[in-house]
Amino acid sequence: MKLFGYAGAPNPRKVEIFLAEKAIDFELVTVDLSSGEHQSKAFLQKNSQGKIPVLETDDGEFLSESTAICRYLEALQPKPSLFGCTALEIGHIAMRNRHIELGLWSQIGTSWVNGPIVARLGRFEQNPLAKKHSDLATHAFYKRLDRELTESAFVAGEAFSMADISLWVAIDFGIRLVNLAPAAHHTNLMAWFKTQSQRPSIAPFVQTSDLQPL
Ligand SMILES: N[C@@H](CCC(=O)N[C@@H](CS)C(=O)NCC(=O)O)C(=O)O
Repeated sequence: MKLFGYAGAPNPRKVEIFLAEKAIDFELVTVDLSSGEHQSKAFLQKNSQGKIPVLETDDGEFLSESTAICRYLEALQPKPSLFGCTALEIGHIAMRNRHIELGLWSQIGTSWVNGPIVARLGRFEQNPLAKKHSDLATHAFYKRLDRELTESAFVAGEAFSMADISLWVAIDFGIRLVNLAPAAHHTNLMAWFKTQSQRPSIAPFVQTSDLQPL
């Protein structure tokens, strides 16, 4: 199978980590976001939304949306389970993953599109007030996670799951590109982040040996 992505882009990174956890071989195909390749006619035939990641299955089908792609991969190869096995585990992981998508990814995304890197591209009109609110919402979410991680080593239940992948990639993106690192006093959250950074599926994506908050 082929994964269409772009170096450093966070949503494809979720799928790359998921594939590594499952030990599934794939070919990584670069879609050059900087030149607008994701808006080309050829790419829009793969994903009409013009976004990466896109997975091309061995049957030549195209799937987009990082979580949907991971659901497909889980169905294809159930072990090790990353979306849960029992009814309660499945519900719990889906719930936590959705909390992270709505409560963190959407906020970091708002700060990103209204932040300095995207501003330099000149493609979007910046809204500094939206960024101010999403920065605050991100830190409030970090605070809640820090409290929740006193009781558990993982984001959802007793084992590593899709929710951990989703959270790790969001925080990594926040640190690397959005100036939204968790505060130094969020020690549980940072300890969780450092521990997950050492997983074989994640370690190749750690670009800095110093994981201290910025
Ligand atoms: N909800 C989608 C988001 C996909 C997304 O926004 N991908 C980014 C890269 S991380 C992208 O393609 N950006 C290009 C653009 O929006 O123009 C997912 O989970 O896959």
